[in-house]
Amino acid sequence: MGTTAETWHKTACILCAVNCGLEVQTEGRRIVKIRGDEAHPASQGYVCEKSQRMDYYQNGADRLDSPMRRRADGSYEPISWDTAVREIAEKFKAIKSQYGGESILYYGGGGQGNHLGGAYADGFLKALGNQYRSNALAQEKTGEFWVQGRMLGTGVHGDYEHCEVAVFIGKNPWQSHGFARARVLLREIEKDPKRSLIVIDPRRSETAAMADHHLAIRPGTDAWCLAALAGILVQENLVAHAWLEQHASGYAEIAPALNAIPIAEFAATCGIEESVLRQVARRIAGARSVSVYEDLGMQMSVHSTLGSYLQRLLWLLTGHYGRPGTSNAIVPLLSLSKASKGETGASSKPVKRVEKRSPVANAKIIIGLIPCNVIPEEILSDHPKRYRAMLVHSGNPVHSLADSQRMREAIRALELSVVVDVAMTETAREADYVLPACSQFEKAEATFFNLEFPRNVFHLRQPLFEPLPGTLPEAEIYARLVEAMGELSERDYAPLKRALRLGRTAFALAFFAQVARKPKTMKYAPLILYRVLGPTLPKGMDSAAALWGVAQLYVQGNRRAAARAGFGGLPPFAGEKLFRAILSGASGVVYADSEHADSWRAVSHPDHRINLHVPEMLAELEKLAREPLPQDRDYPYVLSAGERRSDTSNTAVRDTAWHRRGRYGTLRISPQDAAALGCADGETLRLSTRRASVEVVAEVTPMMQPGHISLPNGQGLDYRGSDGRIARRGVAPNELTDGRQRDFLAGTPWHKHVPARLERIATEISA
Ligand SMILES: Nc1nc2c(c(=O)[nH]1)N[C@H]1C(S)=C(S)[C@@H](COP(=O)(O)OP(=O)(O)OC[C@H]3O[C@@H](n4cnc5c(=O)[nH]c(N)nc54)[C@H](O)[C@@H]3O)O[C@H]1N2
Ligand SMILES: Nc1nc2c(c(=O)[nH]1)N[C@H]1C(S)=C(S)[C@@H](COP(=O)(O)OP(=O)(O)OC[C@H]3O[C@@H](n4cnc5c(=O)[nH]c(N)nc54)[C@H](O)[C@@H]3O)O[C@H]1N2
Ligand code: SF4
Ligand SMILES: [Mo]
Repeated sequence: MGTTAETWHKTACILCAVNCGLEVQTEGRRIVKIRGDEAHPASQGYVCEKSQRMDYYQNGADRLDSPMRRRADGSYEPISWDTAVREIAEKFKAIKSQYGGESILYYGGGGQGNHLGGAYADGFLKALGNQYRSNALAQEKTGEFWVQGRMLGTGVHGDYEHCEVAVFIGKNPWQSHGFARARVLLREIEKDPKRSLIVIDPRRSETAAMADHHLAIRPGTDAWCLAALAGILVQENLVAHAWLEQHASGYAEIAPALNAIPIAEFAATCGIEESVLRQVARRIAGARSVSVYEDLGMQMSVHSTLGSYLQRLLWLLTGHYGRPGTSNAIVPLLSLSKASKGETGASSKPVKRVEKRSPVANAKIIIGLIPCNVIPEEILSDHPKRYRAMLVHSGNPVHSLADSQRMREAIRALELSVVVDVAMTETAREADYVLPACSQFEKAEATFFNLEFPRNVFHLRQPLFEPLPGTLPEAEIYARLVEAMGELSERDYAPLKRALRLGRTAFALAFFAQVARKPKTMKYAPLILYRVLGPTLPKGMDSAAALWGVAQLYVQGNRRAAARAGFGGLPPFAGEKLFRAILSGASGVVYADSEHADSWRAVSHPDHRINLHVPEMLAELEKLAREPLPQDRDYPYVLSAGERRSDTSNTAVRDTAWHRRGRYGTLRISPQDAAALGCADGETLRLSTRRASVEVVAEVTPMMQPGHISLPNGQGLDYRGSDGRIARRGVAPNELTDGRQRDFLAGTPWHKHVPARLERIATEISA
């Protein structure tokens, strides 16, 4: 801001959870030059090619610049902020008094790089008495979180920099990353003859192509493959008994089930030779260190929660935890699972949940989230407890969640729907009100996806631009809404403002005294901090105010890791020191410095022992020998709907012009299947599922095995270009998916396992 074109400004890439540090040059409101930031403690200058596309997000033609209200005919009219805030506050209030706060559903909270806004949304949700939430984690990670809670009770992350053996299950880090400097680390493992890369993926992904062992299983058979591997460990006596004796409980209870696994039969089911499985199990057992990453290929397929359990057995039975090169407990600045439960910002008191299950579908609530897949069922019902209203914040459920058609219908059936976004998304097009947020480069922003060990990094980005006229930062939007509801006013701020004039120590004392006196100070802490502290922060940084509270809570809850990182001492001073470091650390701050012993302290079971025995999972394991993989005769292909490619980033970038080379949005298909269909590379095919039928361009590639086809994620968006016309390129994957196809426990979708059919269309061949 206010600098010459040559100045390099620090920021970060927002296209995946890694959020690599960037240095950029700007011209007017454009980002024109981009390079990696060498000073960023985690990414160290690394970037992938997607980082170069930041301006397509910042200057997308369908960015919003005014609050919008839906007319009866489905078109939108711009309205003023005052009108929007007044009407939205009134309508939510009316719904709350008629049906209770439990009738209001919240979806979202942030994308890959913007989590500060969610802390402020939390205040508004508390004012509404909101009880039910969901976000993208509840369509991928909730099964894993549930298993992790039962086994370890802490979040963990692998050490791919130092592990001797890296295992990727349904994960293609070459394209999707998931840890810092992924391509560099993958190459290092590939080159080192003493280290091994094991990939479980039906497809020869870029990562699989580098692997020492690529287990190209039949789609959807991870559970059989992993059960066989765990069975071999026990049956060949490769288990680290002494280690388990010292660190784990429950082995005796699970050993009989693992001993009973019919290895040859399971090997045949997953399509991998038994001898290869034995070799891989021995490699894992014999390694000095192993780190395992599971992702969507398994999490969005059949038996996903069981798979999360079985893969953990592989490294726990062999003693790979709490050492260099293995998984370790990460120390979050703010736990996303706590945040999902409504424990954001400086408020440590969880909101009391009325029930642990969703009101209509009776679905399990994990980390405070209802499964994404049940949202339409919760709305499209005549159940008295159905949801009547929804607030969507930085999420695009119509495009991203299973069964777009039903999601659209559900949103239209609500009495009130409000979307807070930067762009006119597929979801915004169905909402009663759309509120324009300023972009992630127009306010202070940050991610809470902090997954480094031992030195964990938090990066507060400073804005590159003034807000686009007509837009507001989320903190301001939610503060206005809560004030319009009459929940907060100058009376709550004034005493704290007076204390702050004497300095932040006086402020801290006044703040904690007010918390003790007035419980709502805690309830609305992020918004109060924004109103009181925000205006005193450097220009454009007012949205960072809630981090003062986050920093205070963090140093209290994680004294050791904080002190080692230089933030020790009495809490208000240590918290203040960390807050200052965050504000001024343009390339990010190491806020936690952990030791491997901390990974054991973090195991939250009696005596810090890992628990191997999860009865629900043993019951599922038992079914594998009896129940074959579901198959649909009329839809013989397995479609993986949502592959990560070089030109996908969920829906953060909507303008397809960011795609530079090669074809866009193709359906990948094996040469064998193409030959059987008589279809040429580049030919347009009809792809049908039980939900929909679309046209796709075939890309014939040996990456795919026969019977398996794959479409990219985040494409087929309705993008309104600068000429005002809406263009759609590629296929919106969730037009094809079915919300009822989901995990028995976590309700996570089977997007990677959609039964499909392919037909040739006459003889047309597209270029
Ligand atoms: N370029 C890019 N990177 C991204 C994103 C993006 O949109 N674009 N999104 C980010 C997000 S939100 C996430 S969650 C991650 C996801 O990251 P990943 O999970 O790595 O991404 P996917 O390509 O969806 O799925 C990974 C692999 O699963 C395989 N697969 C399909 N079916 C099966 C199966 O039955 N079993 C097994 N074992 N594998 C199977 C696919 O062939 C694919 O190679 O990526 C993040 N990074
Ligand atoms: N079939 C199928 N479906 C999938 C997947 C798949 O593999 N297959 N992958 C799934 C996965 S893993 C994920 S994580 C989800 C992601 O799906 P969503 O949770 O819907 O996430 P995004 O598409 O990234 O949506 C983020 C939204 O935030 C908006 N936004 C960007 N910046 C800001 C900001 O500063 N403020 C506000 N308020 N909004 C902003 C963007 O415009 C966008 O609409 O998609 C899922 N959907
Ligand atoms: S997409 Fe992910 S890995 Fe690539 S530059 Fe951006 S943050 Fe880094
Ligand atoms: Mo995701």
